[in-house]
Amino acid sequence: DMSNETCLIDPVEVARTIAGLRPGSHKGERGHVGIVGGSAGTPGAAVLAGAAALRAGAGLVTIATDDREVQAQLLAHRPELMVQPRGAEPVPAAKVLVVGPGLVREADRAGLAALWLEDRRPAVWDASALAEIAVRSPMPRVITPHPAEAARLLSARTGESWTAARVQADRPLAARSLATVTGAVVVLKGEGTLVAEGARLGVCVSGGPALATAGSGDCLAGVIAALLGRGLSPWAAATAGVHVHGVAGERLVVGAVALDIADAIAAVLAAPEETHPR
Ligand code: NPW
Ligand code: AMP
Ligand code: MG
Repeated sequence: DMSNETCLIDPVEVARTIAGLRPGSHKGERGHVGIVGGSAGTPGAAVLAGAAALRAGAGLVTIATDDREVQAQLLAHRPELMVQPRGAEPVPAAKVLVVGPGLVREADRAGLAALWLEDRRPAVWDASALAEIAVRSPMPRVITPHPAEAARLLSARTGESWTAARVQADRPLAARSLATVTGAVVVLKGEGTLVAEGARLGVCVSGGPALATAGSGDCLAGVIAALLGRGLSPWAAATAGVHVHGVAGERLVVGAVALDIADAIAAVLAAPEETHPR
């Protein structure tokens, strides 16, 4: 339904969606997530996205990077993760991709414009990769900008001058405009995260200040990708993903770190009905 409507993301509906996920009798059935992320200096962003994807039920997670330092860091912090060189088609065995967490160096973003255009797999585009989106995509995509990233993308794609403050002044307009110019399901992060698909808008009712910590958004990208990998539509994965990430934040104290958010996701998915709509 692409009607011009705004709704709260209903915790009961999210719980029903999660309950309907097939458990998967072997790890391949639970979805293989590929992550194009991590640079020297920011390998952690890829670890966090990967850890969160695993906690959200991905059966396998592979990070695609050519950086030796990143490879070593990944395996030291999460031995469950796998690593491959990036190649022209990152992680060919993966069913879904996360693109962007920690790709801070320009050299690491080479080839991303072509990936946006040509890769047919469902994917979550986040963080540094958002700067490489130059056209509408017909592929199943979720983008997860925070207000500053949203402003940069809107400025680049509309020719207007957008700032984070302008995004915050009319978040529904910013989210819908991004959906129009990118063709993606848009997750506009920040307190009261919005999910936009066409003119349709969902408002996240969960979350809290414990989420305002380095790497929190990288975890969210991994959660949404894992849900895409378990067969949910971009809209269902994005709305359920922001809700469970928010509930994980509610269950944590300020001072928790992003790996704690990732690790809390499994318990939230196991008992999604214990959520607290405001
Ligand atoms: P300010 O300070 O308020 O003026 P960037 P990034 C603004 C990776 N990471 N409302 C805010 O502006 C990521 O994956 C790696 C309003 C802030 O200065 C990326 O690849 C980590 N404004 C890369 O680093 C952990 C808001 O945006 C500016 C806002 C850069 O990502 C950290 C920062 O935005 C990180 O995840 C809000 N709600 N939220 C690791 N351990 O490896 C943000 N802003 O310049 O895009 O930088 O988000 O840190
Ligand atoms: P990023 O800036 O990419 O690390 O993303 C930060 C994540 O934390 C997003 O999912 C935000 O929606 C969430 N977040 C940050 N601060 C808050 C807050 N005060 N209330 C609710 N969610 C927040
Ligand atoms: Mg981020």
